[in-house]
Amino acid sequence: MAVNEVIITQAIINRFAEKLGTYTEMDAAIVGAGPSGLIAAYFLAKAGLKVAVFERDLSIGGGMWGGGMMFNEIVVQTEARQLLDMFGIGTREYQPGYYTADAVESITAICFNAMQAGAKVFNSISVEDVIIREDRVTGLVLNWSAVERTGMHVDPLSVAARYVIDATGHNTEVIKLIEEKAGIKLKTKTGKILGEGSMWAARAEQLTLENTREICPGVFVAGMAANAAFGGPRMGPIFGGMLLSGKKVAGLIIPEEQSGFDTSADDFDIWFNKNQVVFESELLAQKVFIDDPEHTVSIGCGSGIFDERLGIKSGVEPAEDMARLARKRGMTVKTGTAENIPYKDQTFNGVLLGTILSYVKDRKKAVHEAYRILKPGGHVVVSFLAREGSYALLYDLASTQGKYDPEAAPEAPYPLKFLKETHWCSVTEVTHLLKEAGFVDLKYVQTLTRHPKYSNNRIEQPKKGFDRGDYIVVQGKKP
Ligand code: 48H
Repeated sequence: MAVNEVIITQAIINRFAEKLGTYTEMDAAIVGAGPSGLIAAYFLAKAGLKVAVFERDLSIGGGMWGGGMMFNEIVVQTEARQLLDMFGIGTREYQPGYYTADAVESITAICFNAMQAGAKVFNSISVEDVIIREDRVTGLVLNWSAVERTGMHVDPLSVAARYVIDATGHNTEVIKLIEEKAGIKLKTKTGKILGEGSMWAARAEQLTLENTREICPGVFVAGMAANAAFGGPRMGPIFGGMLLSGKKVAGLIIPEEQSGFDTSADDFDIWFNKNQVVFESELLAQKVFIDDPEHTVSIGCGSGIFDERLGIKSGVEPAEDMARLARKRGMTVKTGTAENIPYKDQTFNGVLLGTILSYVKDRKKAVHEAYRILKPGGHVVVSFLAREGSYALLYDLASTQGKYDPEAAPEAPYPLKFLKETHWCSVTEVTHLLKEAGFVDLKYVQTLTRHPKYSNNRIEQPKKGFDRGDYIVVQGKKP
């Protein structure tokens, strides 16, 4: 076929005009196609939101291409590896907990998946201003990066967005504009950008997640921009925090009713994705007592979201939807209930009853069953929301009233549908159940000691005891 230059030109102009025209109004506009912005785009698009990414450079990927000092390999830690797995990106364990991946493979796969999920990427376009109405950012002002770089006097164009994510990395470009031009007080300690601190990888990785949040009405910060905005340190070429931050920011924006996943099993995971910090705090508390994960079974393992991180490979679960997700996570899951565990006597060194005593019909039987399948000297680990704690009280109140009190509830509260027929156990009740079944040497740790509204702000280290935490983990020994 003899191709015609003019048709090629018309095709490009018309298709691009159509594409950009469609994105003059959208649900979420992401500024910056680095790792955090592209991951956010993936999750938002997957949930059915109309999302576009505006990127100043000709290429996507931000700082990821360059790995560390242009050695194009990246490192992610255990917590984030699953995200690379999800996109089929190859990882190799370097030392326990440290995984490497090819930087080019990683960023191209993430971008490809984001676009396949429905996100659009507009490269070579810079965000040079924002639109503000009644103290809320309602849109972005765009220009060609070539115009910006050559300093030509060309007026910009504007697009509207219900949410804006500043994923511009170290320079926090969007919120800088807001701070300089609109004088809107940012939700930082001083109301201004605090600036990035010097290198401290461990702290920075944790803070990136905590700092990923709404910084002023309609605008969220993600990735390196989150740390730079809230005064966190830099972390060097470890990218787990960037990826998890992108996932978290999407979770903060996706409204429940627009979630693209419609099964309860997925909803359950989505809640933990939105409350990633709560999840990490609960996980740390469970970890205190899970000392032999390979020989531990998780009863009522659900989607396996906790077990995967605890290293537990065996599960029992009655709901097929949940079991399917857990199997995807590499677990061997038997169908069964806590009251009738499909395992022989004295099979395991550990049994985890992770928050299920609040849901089972016969708690006494469930604890006796855990005792039965444990070997002598083995441990049961029970985690639960304490009846006397503020989470349980908040949930009960919301169930009775049919809605949450927005002033008291966390940003993304537990869906009410999961609160039906729950029985929150008190510490006294769990203690009694365990002792009555024959368990001895009971030990307790607690976490989530802040008001529920603030518990997703900072990961908590577990503390001994049970007098403050909303989430309690108890270990008991079978003599
Ligand atoms: C359009 C813009 C504008 C604008 C900037 O820097 P990034 O890769 O962003 P993150 O936060 O996803 O990842 C950070 C990571 O790459 C990194 O730098 C790390 C881990 N550093 C650690 C350390 O110690 O140094 O990407 C941001 C993107 C870039 O592609 C910019 O071109 C783009 O945003 N951008 N796009 N309009 N005004 N400003």
